[in-house]
Amino acid sequence: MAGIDGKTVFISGASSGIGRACAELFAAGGARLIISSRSIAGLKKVAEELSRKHGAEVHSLELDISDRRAVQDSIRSLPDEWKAVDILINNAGLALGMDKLQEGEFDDWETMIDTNVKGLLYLTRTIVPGMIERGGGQVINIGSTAGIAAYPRGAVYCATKAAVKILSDGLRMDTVDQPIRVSNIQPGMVETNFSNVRFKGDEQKAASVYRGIEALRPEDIADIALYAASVPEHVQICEVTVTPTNQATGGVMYKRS
Ligand code: 8X3
Repeated sequence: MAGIDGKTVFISGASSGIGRACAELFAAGGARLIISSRSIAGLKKVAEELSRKHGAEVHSLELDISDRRAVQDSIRSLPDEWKAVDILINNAGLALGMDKLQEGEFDDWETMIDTNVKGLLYLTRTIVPGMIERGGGQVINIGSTAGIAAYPRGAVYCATKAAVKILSDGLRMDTVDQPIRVSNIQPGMVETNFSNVRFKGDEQKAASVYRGIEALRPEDIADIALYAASVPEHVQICEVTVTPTNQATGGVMYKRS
């Protein structure tokens, strides 16, 4: 397997959850990390821990990926030794609210679309040309089972993750003549602060999502990202769908009279 040792890996949304777990695993494998998040305090904690535990080189970037100008400026002004990103992990994303579409909150929609779709696009558009110039690279998108089939009261979140799937497929096509690999990892239920964010701090509602189910752990997804990054260069892991053993997706609904 190709190694990740010494590679420079950019991880968005790295202060918690799947992004944080990817940071940990890639650091343990000897990667150099650029970690981004809106919360610099969270990033500093992660950076300190990874340096202490793994001797990792970590560059922290306070960044709202939904701000196009901020993405362009902050990537452009990375210190020289951090400019050559080998692997981009587009992890940052969120769900907000669980409303019927016809009753949804416009602000929630804007935030999800701006982050999950436009933010991913801004980072990809800004970082991938450098990979091509340098002769290789990889984009690992964190999609979702929600992008394969809608579920009730989740239409807009599901649509953003469907966009991640299609954007992954499209980028794979547009870089087919380049040494660029594109992966889309589509997890089902992962126990992170995802539901806390979705339910805006209502801990009871958030906890009820995982009640009685052994959900995936962020490390389970990081393992897959690491695998996708570690296979030989001629191997491209296009798509991985992963759920807890007791979850099945893709349901059909009926209203019977
Ligand atoms: C998260 C998957 O099913 O909890 O992207 O919405 S789900």
